[in-house]
Amino acid sequence: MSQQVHQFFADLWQDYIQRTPSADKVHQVLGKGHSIINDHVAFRTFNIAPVNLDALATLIESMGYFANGDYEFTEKKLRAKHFEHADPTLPKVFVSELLVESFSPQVQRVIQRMVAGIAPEQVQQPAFLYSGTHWDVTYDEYQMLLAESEYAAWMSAFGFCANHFTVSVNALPGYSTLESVNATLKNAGFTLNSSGGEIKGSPEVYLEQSATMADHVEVRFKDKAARIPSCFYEFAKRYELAPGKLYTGFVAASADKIFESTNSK
Ligand code: OOG
Ligand code: NI
Repeated sequence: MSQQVHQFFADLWQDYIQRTPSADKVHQVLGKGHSIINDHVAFRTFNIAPVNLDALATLIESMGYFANGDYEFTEKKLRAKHFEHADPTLPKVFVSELLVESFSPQVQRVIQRMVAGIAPEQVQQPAFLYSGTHWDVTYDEYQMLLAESEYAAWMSAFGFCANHFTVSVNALPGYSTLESVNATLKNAGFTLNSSGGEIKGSPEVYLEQSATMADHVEVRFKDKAARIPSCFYEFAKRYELAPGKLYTGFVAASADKIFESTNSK
């Protein structure tokens, strides 16, 4: 089982780097030949069967993960859970879902049409989590979603895939602070997400996070192609809850800002 789960993350990574050209550069700049340990990966979805958070949770739990935290994002109309694995070399998993009924009828209609093309039988293997889009949207529909929810628009363009991987700064040789990681990234030309400050969180909440702004890639919509924000890389430093025991949860106020790493500006 563990071998299969490691293979899942290797496949997820190969899919992710296709729309995240800077991911390899992040590894070169920070890893200098060492391998990088990831703290977590994140997925996005809609709260509609058969792809809602509970359905994706079933796939993640089938790989031996267990849920260990619930989060709410009132302003962005999202909720989320995180999952952990007994194997400490496996990344945690963060999954959010958009509360679709909170949006305008026209946004709901487009999202319902997108999801209607997915049969429950297609959502039975973990590989669904990097199966991409199962629908066509026009560029105007993308813009219409974008006006109400950046998250909805991002989902319409990229579908099911890793939204980001996250370097574990605790496990990164040569760095003891997130500030020094951020400085190295900025020197190498990366733009960091500065919403709420470059460092989200603090030792008081046992977690500090930063993220690059998403790469831009060309996406082929139904009627035309456009360059739009795709995926990003995150950096996390965890603090001890008790001697030898790092905090394993997430911090909603910080996550709220990390979501903005796929904004256009
Ligand atoms: C997830 C944002 C939250 C974290 O580590 O707090 C997050 C997303 O952008 O989909 O990843
Ligand atoms: Ni994250």
